[in-house]
Amino acid sequence: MGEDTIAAVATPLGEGGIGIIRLSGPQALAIADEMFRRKDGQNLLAQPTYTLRYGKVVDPKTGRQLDEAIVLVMRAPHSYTAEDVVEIQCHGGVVVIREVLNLALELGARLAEPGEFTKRAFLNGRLDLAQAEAVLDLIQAQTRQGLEVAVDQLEGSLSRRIGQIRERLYDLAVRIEASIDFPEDDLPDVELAWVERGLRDAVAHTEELLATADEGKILREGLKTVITGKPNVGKSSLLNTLLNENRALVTDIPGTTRDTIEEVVNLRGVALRLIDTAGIRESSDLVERLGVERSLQLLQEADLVLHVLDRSEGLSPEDFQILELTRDMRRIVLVNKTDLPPAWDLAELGELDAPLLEMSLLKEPGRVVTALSETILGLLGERVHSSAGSRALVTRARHKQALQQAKKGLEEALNTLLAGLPLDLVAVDLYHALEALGEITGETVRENVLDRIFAEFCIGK
Ligand SMILES: Nc1nc2c(ncn2[C@@H]2O[C@H](COP(=O)(O)OP(=O)(O)OP(=O)(O)O)[C@@H](O)[C@H]2O)c(=O)[nH]1
Ligand SMILES: [Mg+2]
Repeated sequence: MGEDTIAAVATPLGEGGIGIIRLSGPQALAIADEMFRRKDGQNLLAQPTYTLRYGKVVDPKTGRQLDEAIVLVMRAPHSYTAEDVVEIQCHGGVVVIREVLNLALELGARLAEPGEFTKRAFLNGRLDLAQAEAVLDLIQAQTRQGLEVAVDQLEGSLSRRIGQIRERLYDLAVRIEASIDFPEDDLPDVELAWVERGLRDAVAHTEELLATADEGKILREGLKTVITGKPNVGKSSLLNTLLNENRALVTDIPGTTRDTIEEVVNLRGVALRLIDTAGIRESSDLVERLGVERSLQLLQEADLVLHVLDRSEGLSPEDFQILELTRDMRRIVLVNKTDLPPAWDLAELGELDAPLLEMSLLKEPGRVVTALSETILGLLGERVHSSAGSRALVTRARHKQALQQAKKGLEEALNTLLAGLPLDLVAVDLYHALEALGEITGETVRENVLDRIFAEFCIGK
């Protein structure tokens, strides 16, 4: 349990119907009681859990009323943090909310750090770490599918799978330990075969989870989609067409886009994080050159590349340079400006193992959107946009790395076993795997990792 009582604004700061100040910790009720006068004159300390009361927020030193409010009491351990929690629901104005929060701080609460409420929920055992992370995913979900995955993870879909694998490994570890402690009780062959099978199963289950990582990442973060090509081919026109608004500047001057522009479009449940970049070419202009560097950098991080070519201007070395750079990436080649007389032949591109669309953004934007959407969904495969169901999906790089670690440990354990080496060496590898798996749900996680995870949250969550 946290020693101190934390407070924060739990709603977005701005004008709204209501704004909520949340308190959590041993003094939550006492602090709230000092600043709140119930209409019925009753004491807040006696208020039953899960009840609301109407009254006024009053500064006890001056007697000045700050607002009228409703107070919700949730007593430990049945609250979000598993501590005593009080929510003060005020009118949603920036100044009101700040004043009420300040009053709570003056009366002894400490301003919460980002994610501290959720961190307390984790530390108090109400959520495991994968579930706590799912809270953030849920808040940040961009599409319904992304939301579904987050809800499943919050419900424990991933944690249960990890738990099953760990349990089986613990059984193996216990048996191995026993034979180490009592050497005369050497493991008979049947049991060695049992350990081997256990390890092989665990490897297979770890691999199964790892196989979902690509899809999981796309559903959680969206698909980082970089629009690239040489200058003036129609990259910004493509962004605008897909967004259906004039977001990026479009001119006939090559080198128009300097800085990158990022916008999200929802493609039947997959969030495309579209990034328009500066056209790639050698340039003597410093600003443009920086833009080009940035484009190349982004290209490396892309989950999907949309490479635009201009049908009405001859191909140039930049076009081939980009084709080469994106060779092994998930990519689509768009040959634009087909409304103008063609200046080159498609055969000049050589063999491309990428879908190619010929089109005119100017004359047939609707067709471009349909054809491109179909092609992208085709590239992702059926599984990404069919409902995620309640399968366990690996959505975070952190989880993926831990699983890779676990798999490595398991494979080493297996090799050690098969090489006929002493069982305590097998146990060492096995414990590495268990520890890696425990990092996902938080049993074995280190403090600095925790800090990094919760720093991603907003204050008040
Ligand atoms: N004829 C024709 N012109 C087009 C088409 N698509 C885009 N354009 C024109 O091509 C010019 C360049 O378009 P942009 O979208 O700014 O090209 P860009 O690739 O973003 O260019 P930079 O930002 O300079 O790299 C503009 O004048 C567009 O109107 C098309 O399908 N047909
Ligand atoms: Mg542009």
